[in-house]
This record gives sequence, C-alpha cells and structure tokens, in this order.
Amino acid sequence: MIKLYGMPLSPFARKVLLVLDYKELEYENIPTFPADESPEFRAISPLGKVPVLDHDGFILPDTSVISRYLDRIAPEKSLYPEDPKLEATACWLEEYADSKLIENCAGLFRQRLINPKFFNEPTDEEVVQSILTEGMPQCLDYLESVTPESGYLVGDSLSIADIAVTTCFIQARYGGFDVDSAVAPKLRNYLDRAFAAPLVVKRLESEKAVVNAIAPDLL
Ligand SMILES: N[C@@H](CCC(=O)N[C@@H](CS)C(=O)NCC(=O)O)C(=O)O
Repeated sequence: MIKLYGMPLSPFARKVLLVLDYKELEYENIPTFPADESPEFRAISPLGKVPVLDHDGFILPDTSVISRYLDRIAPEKSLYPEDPKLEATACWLEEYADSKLIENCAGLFRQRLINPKFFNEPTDEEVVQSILTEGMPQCLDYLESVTPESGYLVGDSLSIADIAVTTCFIQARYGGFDVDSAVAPKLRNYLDRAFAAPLVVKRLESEKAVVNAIAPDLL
C-alpha cells in the first residue's frame, strides 16, 4: 500500500500526486501540514517537509527521490527519458522548478491566498512586488528560452520536467498569477496545453473542495 503524507494544495505533494495518478497507482493521501511537529511525522520526515512516501513501511522523503523511486517500481510510461542527455535535461528542469520557480510561485500563493484567507494575516505587498518585478520575470525569461513550440518540455512524451513545472504554475494561478502571452508566448501556450491535459484537469478537480473552503470566491 502506498501512502503519501502531505496537503493536496502543497505544490510538492501535488507533484507526487500527479506522478501517482499518471502511473495509475493506488494510494492513500494523508493530509499533513508542512509545519507538523508531531514526533510521528518528524520521525518519517527528518527535514520536517512534506511530502513523505510510505510504501508498505518503506519511508521516503523528497519529491525528486520519491518520483524516481515510483518510476522504478512502475516503469511503464516512464517519466525519465531513455536518452542520457534528455534525461539530464528533464532532471535539471525539475530541479529548476523545485528551487527557483517554486520560490516565486509559492510566494504569490502564500502572500495572496494563504496569508489573508487562511492565516488572517495581511498580504505583504513588498514581497508580491519583488516577485512580480524581479523573481518571476527571470523565471519566465529562462523557461521561455527552453519551451518548445509544441509538445512536451523534453523529448516527445510527458516527463518529470512537465510535472514539476506544471505544479508550480498551478500554485501561481491560485496566487492570482498567469503567464502573459505577450511576455512568454511559448510558455503560455505550453501551460494552456498542460492545464487542459486530463491528468491535470482531474487533479485540479480534486483540489476544488479545499480551495473553495479557503477562498470560496477564487474558482
Ligand atoms: N525538496 C523538497 C521540498 C519540499 C518542501 O519544501 N515542502 C514544503 C511544503 S510545499 C514544506 O514542507 N515546507 C516546510 C519547511 O520547509 O519547513 C521536496 O522536493 O520534497
């Protein structure tokens, strides 16, 4: 039995949930907040982060490690290209999304949605402006330079790069940000394709109830 600890609205939990859905693996999602300080959770998450995978008692933190593991135990529809250079490129884009891109996308989500609607704290407009004028434009410039006119980010099938990048932009959308087609046309087209994919549509559908509970007017 596969269990995934993490809140479905966490971009990193969503990344693994998308991998599990894509692989059509059965799992149970155990909603767990990132700040969970219970000894039980800290015992399975040495860094205190979500998500954490539990596969029949085999515990694994970190989405890159988890995704790789899931691909090994369910190798059909691999998310890692066979060609070494394509595989390395996919892993690099995953790393870029998991570090630089998510910092900006999750920053908007936190400031514009979670702080005011969940924590009852004001949005820090300085942080938002810095993301919108510095952090995000750098990400869009870079991603535009590597996004193809059509198809997937790397190679000719869905890879871990697509999943990692898409989960970030879902977070950004919840934070009221969409890629402007005048600024990054290839990326915008790519994201339109990604968001229309049944895998993503289904995941967004399953997030609706949680989003509506936090911000009924958002969707
Ligand atoms: N590199 C980790 C990052 C996971 C991560 O940062 N998760 C966030 C929630 S979306 C978290 O748990 N943050 C709490 C913290 O950093 O203390 C992964 O890929 O799993």
